[in-house]
Amino acid sequence: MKHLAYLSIGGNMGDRLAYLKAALEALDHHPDCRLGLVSPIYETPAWGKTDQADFLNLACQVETDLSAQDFLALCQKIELDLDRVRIEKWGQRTIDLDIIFWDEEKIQEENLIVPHPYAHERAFVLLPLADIAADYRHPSFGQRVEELVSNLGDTSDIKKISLD
Ligand code: A4P
Ligand code: MG
Repeated sequence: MKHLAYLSIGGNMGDRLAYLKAALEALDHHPDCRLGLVSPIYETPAWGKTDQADFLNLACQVETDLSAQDFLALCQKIELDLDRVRIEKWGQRTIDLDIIFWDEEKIQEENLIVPHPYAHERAFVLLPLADIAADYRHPSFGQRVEELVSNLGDTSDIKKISLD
C-alpha cells in the first residue's frame, strides 16, 4: 500500500470500548486499508473541555492506497456510522478519528492539517503513539515521539488499562 497513516482514536460516550473496536474493524475491513500496529488502550481525562467524562484513547497505524483527503472522508464516515453527533467543539463524542501523521508529510488544507496541530502537546495522543511509533520523527518539530513524550509534564493521570 502507498501510504502510512497514524491515527489517534478516542471516545467518551456510550460503550467506549465497543466503539473503539468497531472503528478499528471498519478501518481493517476497508478494501484500500490495512490495519497495522494498535497501541494499548488508555483512560484519559478530557482535554480542552474538562467538564465531561473520561475518554478511552488508542493510537494505530493504517496502511492505505487512499489519498489523504479520501482517507479523511473515510474516517468521517466511520464516525457517522458509529453514532457520532457533532455537538460542540472538543465536546463529548462516541468516537473521534484524528489523522496525526501521514507518511512524512505536512498537509495544510482547509479541512485537513497534518501533523495534527495539537498532537505534540496532548498526552492522550502521544502516550499511545509512543507504544507503536516511538522513533517516528514529528515532521514539523523534528523530535521523535518518545522525545515529545518526555517534554510533557506530569502524565500520571493517563492510565493504560488492562482488558484481562
Ligand atoms: N481536521 C483538520 N485536520 C484534521 C486531522 N488531521 N484529522 C478537520 C482529522 N480531522 C482533521 O473535527 C473538526 C474538523 O477537523 C473536521 O471537519 C476535519 O475536517 P471534528 O472531529 O469534527 O471536531 P472536534 O473533534 O470537536 O474538533 P477538533 O478540533 O478536531 O478536536 P480534536 O482535536 O479532535 O479534539 N480529550 C481526551 N482525553 N481524549 C480525546 O480523544 N478529543 C478531543 C477532540 C478533545 N479532548 C479530548 C479528546
Ligand atoms: Mg477530531
